Amino acid sequence: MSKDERRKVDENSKDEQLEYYRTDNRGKKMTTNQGVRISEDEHSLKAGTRGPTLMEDFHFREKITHFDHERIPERVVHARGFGAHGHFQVYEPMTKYTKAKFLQDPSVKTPVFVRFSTVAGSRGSGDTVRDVRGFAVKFYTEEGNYDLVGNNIPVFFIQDAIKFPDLVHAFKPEPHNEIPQASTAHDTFWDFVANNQETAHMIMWAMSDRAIPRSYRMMEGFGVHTFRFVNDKGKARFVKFHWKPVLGVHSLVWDEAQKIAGKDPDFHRRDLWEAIERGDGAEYELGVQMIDEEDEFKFDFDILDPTKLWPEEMIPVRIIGKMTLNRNQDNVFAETEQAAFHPGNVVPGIDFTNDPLLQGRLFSYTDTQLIRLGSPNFHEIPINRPVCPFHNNQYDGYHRMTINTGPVAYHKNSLQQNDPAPASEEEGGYIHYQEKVEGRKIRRRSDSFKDHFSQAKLFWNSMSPVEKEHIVSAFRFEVGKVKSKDVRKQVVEMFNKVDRKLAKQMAAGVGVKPPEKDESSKVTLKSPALSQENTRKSPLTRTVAILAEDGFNHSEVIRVLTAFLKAGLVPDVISSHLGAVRGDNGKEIEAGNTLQTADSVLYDAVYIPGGKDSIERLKKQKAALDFINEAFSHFKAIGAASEGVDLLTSAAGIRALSEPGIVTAASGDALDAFSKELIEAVGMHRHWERTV
Ligand code: HDE
Repeated sequence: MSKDERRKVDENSKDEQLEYYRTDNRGKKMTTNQGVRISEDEHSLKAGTRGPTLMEDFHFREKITHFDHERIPERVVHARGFGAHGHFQVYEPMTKYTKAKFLQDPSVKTPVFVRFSTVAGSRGSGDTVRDVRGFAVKFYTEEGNYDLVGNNIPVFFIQDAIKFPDLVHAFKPEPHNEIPQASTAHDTFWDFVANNQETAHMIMWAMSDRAIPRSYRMMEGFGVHTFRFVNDKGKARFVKFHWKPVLGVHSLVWDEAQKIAGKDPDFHRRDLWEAIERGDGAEYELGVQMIDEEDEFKFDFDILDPTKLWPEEMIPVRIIGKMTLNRNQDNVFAETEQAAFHPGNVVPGIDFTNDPLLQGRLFSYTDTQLIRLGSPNFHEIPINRPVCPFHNNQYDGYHRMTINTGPVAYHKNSLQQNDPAPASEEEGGYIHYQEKVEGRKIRRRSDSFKDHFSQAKLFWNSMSPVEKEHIVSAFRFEVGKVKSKDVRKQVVEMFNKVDRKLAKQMAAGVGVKPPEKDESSKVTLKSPALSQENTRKSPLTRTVAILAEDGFNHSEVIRVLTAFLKAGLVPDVISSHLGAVRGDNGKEIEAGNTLQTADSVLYDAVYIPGGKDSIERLKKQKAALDFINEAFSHFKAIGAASEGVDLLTSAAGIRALSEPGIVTAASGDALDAFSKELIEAVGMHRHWERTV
């Protein structure tokens, strides 16, 4: 079977392709890039041991020149990102709705590469900043690459792509002093918001817990725009794409997110990397919302407006397949950094709509890759190559890899019988959906895009009391950092059009008078699907810090640890030193971290085992008490057994014992029930009802 005949793609096809480019230096002799073996790599060639370096040292010149050119421009937005490989499988044939091949056969595993990112920060910025997260998926299908380049928030700041440079200039560090990094808490961003009120809905999301996810594995993804599904009969439907994480949607608390940015700026990439290395990976179900073409105008929002979502209770999300991320990349530069996504990379059966934001994106992505990757041949870089063959008359350019043979590089021709030849629809040729379009050339937005506050209010209405509290605090933090009182006032006035109570609470924190008039949106509708309170909960892959010093109750720890592992938790023993920690029976356990290297904010929960000596030792360490106290104030599950209870109350006070998510056991007999209850408490993610 020739390369070209191999149309059937399976899970391993991308891996096989990448294998061709993979290289392992172990056991190899060092050479120059020309393949000449190098005899020495520590001293440049000099005229005498104390003499000048010689120009003829080709090895030195080549090594330094390559190094000088190692960096490429970072992405203008979404610069900080991290990727992983995996596959996608559809649950049932979607033939009725789309002819896309990768959505037909449940037995086909389509390879994928996913890149998660933050938007505002530079490539070296922290993972846990308050920001939208990019969620870009490249499906290597047998009909070509399909990119679903989405975010973890279902709407966007603006309605027309022509405003994107303004938005980005406003949220990036201010140009005169390049401050602040990876943060929207500054004057220009909020000035933009107040003066471009189409941002209202997205800002509600960005101030919510959605903008500080616990893990890439615990956030939703959205295609944001309305796309089209087209079936083999040419019938089209509007469609929106959703990714639903199997572990549910969970977030950090703001104080924790800020601290993690210092303690472990790689928190999210490490979490994903380690989960995959452990074999846990990450799973997301793909959902679609569909609207028939005939129903385009049946809603009180314009379905092409990217600042609007389609409430799930109104248009249900149909779950159609699952994506599993299960292989870490080999090299971050070669894969994550060189990956080039494009919302215009579609396959037959998936088409565009007139969403003006989407239309603008269709131009921007190729353009940006040209400067970033330096050549129109970036599709030949291994991570970007489709797994199916590609042929056309595009030749030459920087770094061309393909060696085209023969003299013909044009269409039409007779010398080569018109090859490569266009494919008919039956042969898989992409036919654009023949939407009828007419209108005057005009620089204006449709009136149906003018309502900026109804869905901002819908979002607010749908939040639980705790989520509302978090939103108010986020506004107070972000707007509180704005120096211009006038801008702060404008922002408060703007959100008075969403909800008066919100505006009043915000005003109280940011030093401006609350607006006199109640201009709240009158929308009373709620969408329970928008609240993280209603998400799936699970103890799987949750990290638990076990605080232990010499003298800990060994048999207790082994019993609890066994239960933890069985339930899929990820325990880590933390002590004052690395290596062996000796239990009360002389048996040892290995500490994975110390109170210096670890921190409460890096774990989901804490378990304090008994053992008189261990507890006495821990009590003397401020770091141990702070650890527990902080976990308590971040609403995390804490378990303490026998003498461990004493340490818990020393850290968090006696009243902690009656707070939710605190699990204690007095004696060894109750350990099984203790473990069970603690695992359940960890699985709840956080115990918001706790008084802290
Ligand atoms: Fe992007 N966006 N974007 N964007 N976007 C880029 O392309 C752009 C928008 C998204 O992991 C850039 O390769 C315009 C919405 C993701 O490599 C650039 C507009 C959504 C990523 C670009 C938008 C996204 C990008 C920068 C307004 C969610 C990272 C580097 C119309 C649906 C992809 C690059 C990756 C990256 C342009 C708005 C998602 C400049 C003009 C809406 C996930 O081309």
